[in-house]
Amino acid sequence: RGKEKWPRGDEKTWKDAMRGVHSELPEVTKSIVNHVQTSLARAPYNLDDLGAYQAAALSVRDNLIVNWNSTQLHYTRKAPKRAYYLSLEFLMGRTLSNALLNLGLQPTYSTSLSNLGFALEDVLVQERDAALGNGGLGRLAACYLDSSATQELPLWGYGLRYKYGIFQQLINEHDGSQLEAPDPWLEHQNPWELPRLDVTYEIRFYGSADRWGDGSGRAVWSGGQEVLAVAYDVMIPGYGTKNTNNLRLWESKPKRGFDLQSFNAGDYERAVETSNSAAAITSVLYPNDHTVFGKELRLKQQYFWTAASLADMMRRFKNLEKPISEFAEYNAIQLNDTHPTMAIVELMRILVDEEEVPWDQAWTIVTNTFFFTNHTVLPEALEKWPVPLMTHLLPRHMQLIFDINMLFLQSVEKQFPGDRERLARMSLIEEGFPQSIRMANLAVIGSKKVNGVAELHSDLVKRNLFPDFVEFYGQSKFANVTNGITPRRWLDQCNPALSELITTTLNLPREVWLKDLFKLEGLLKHVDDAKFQQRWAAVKRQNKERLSNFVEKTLGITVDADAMFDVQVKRLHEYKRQTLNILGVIHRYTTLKSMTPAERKKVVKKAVFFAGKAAPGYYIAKLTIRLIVNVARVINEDPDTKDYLTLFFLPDYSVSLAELLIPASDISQHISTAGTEASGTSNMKFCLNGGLLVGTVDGANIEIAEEVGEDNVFFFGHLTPDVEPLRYQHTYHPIPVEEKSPALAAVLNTVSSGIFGADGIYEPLLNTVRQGDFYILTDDFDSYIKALEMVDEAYADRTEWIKKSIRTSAKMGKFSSDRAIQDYAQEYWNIESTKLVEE
Ligand code: GL2
Repeated sequence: RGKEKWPRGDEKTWKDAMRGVHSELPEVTKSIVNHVQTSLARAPYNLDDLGAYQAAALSVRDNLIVNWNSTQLHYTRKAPKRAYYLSLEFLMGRTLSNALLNLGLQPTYSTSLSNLGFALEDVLVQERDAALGNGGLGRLAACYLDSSATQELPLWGYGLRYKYGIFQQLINEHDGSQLEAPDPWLEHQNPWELPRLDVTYEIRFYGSADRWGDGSGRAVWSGGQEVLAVAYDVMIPGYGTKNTNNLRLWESKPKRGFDLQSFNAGDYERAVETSNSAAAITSVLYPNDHTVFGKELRLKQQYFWTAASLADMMRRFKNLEKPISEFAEYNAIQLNDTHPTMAIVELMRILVDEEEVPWDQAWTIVTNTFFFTNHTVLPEALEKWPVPLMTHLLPRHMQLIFDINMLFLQSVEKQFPGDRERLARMSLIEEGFPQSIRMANLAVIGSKKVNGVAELHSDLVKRNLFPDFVEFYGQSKFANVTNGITPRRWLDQCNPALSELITTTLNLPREVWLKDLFKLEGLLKHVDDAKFQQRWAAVKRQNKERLSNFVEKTLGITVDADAMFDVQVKRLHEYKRQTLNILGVIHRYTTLKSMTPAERKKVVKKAVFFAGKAAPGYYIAKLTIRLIVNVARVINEDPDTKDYLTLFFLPDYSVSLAELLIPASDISQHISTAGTEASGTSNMKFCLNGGLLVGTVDGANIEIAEEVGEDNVFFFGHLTPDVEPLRYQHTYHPIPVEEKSPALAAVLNTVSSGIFGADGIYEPLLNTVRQGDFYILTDDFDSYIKALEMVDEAYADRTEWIKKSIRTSAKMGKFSSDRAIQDYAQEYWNIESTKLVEE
């Protein structure tokens, strides 16, 4: 920057602001400069984009705090029923741009920053993502927070303040494999949280539990280790409202700094040991998606967080001075998957042991308070904790679980006398060495309602996961809430050009359609308007160029924005079948290779993008990344084909990268084995941004097709009921790949031949397809390739394609998270909108 003038921007503005000659200056400018000087203690002469970001963030935060305070005061005064969303993951992404949008302050800050010499867009990208989640489940929680504030619902989120979020993904330059680096997201201070050092609770682990032995079921739990939970509040502004909700994240701290006795005795290590073990609880997010590892620290996280959250709710409830019997009339608690299931047991403990509520009444309160969402039918994600571990870590809770189980099984026995197998299936305890606790069963029996996250999935939850419980409780306890996404972040923020075009076309203020996404249907009457089509296509083109520039900057490779952009971004998992996609890419490559130059010229140009992280211990998923990266290296260098096909693996997928990728996609892939993807939410985001979808008949793909019409999506592959019989066939009557799909066999042989890396490194991955083929790639490959051919054909007719794109966006109303959160509010929690009114 050597020769640039300092300060940047308008010197007089800076000087006036700093000297306090304020009269003419906009409030926002004054506030930014004030934060530069005081909060950051920096001079304008060396202020960089990061400093400008920090000052702008602190200034915006001042606005949020005012609204947050008024909202919380309002909720306290009005004392409505509240809902709490318990989630171990909140994948928030960046906050500044979202806060500016929701506060309606974007133009003001843009102007002020510009006068001070900074471009808003450069400032925004300085912010690190808050990435306290793995994937869809965590991002869903973030969308729900946005919608609950927007809908003015009295809802708080509760989670953990991990010191390290999801790991950063790097790609090894030599072999193309994934490397993991820590994500120290709190390195620079985090302006979006308010430490509440006065809001703390003591959380106990270990020790012993002694029953009173008076038949009351009560006990005293004492001894062990006590850890302090400290609250950090994250402000969640609503869109177009002053309501600002709260996300409370807990940090663990040693109860006393360290053990003075050991310290004085000279045993320094021992002295800090307990303090280290306390801090460890919230040190890192577990990077596994859909798998459980049964580690003690994870159970500690789960209990620490649920116990602190319940203690906090209880304190708030007690301030209302209502009888404890009315707890469920004032509190609804949503369990985001089984991770917070210990909250059910903890509330029982509080009610029975501390509040001296009789057992049956306590259980009634509990089962009217909790609601449980299941997010996956994959068996490897079903949490089970070993009984010996639970007994050691939480002895009192183990007793309670046994008692709950005994009474529950008695009631099952009453309804189905003598059906021992049923009892064994429904029991909270799975027999084995050791015995284990089935957290999903506990979540079901402790909750008032259970839901899945898309129609098909909710059906599978009833039929495959909990059929006994459906028989026992009846259908009405089990229902569906199809997931949703916030159109604020996933359209307005990530695709401002499209948002602008929609606003002018609908001739409605964007505040209106962004809060009532069904209004997008108004676009339908413009589908045949050639001018509109052109503008629609121009927006897509602009977003593709934006992505191309990014790729060029990060990977050093040029992307042709004329090519069709085909995107698959999600966690790497066998069931999501990135393998199918990359094998399809290789098929396209070898087909191109076999063509004459003249034939190639007729092929639709395509750029394929992948992004996503693999769990660090998931060997096959990591091998898939390695294959993608190395195929890309070969394809992108091949002079015969590189004008027609390019391939990119974009490292370190994140919310912010999604905001760049999604608006740029022409087609996106959602190709899970039928019946395995509970819902998917990125499918909704792509379609909202006018991308078309190629996918299996799975999860929310089905409902998207219902909305937009089947002729606007590209479906392929076997249906859910086919999958089990196919797997059976693979196991007992296997048919060689060569017979089933010669095309696929050829692709597998191409990989084996070593052109993407020799030494048979990919054989273990290829063998998952050749042998067993649990995710039925061999059965779906041919229809997949056909579907991609249909995509090519459709894309060749540009006008038709643009119409499909418009029709798709126009029909995404159902997938707003505002609809989903209203469904929860009305059908589950029974809470009402509580609008902040200024007094
Ligand atoms: C998931 C499902 O796999 C995904 O299909 C769904 O959209 C989200 C949100 O409901 O939940 N379940 C899960 O464990 N993760 C998901 O993304 N991580």
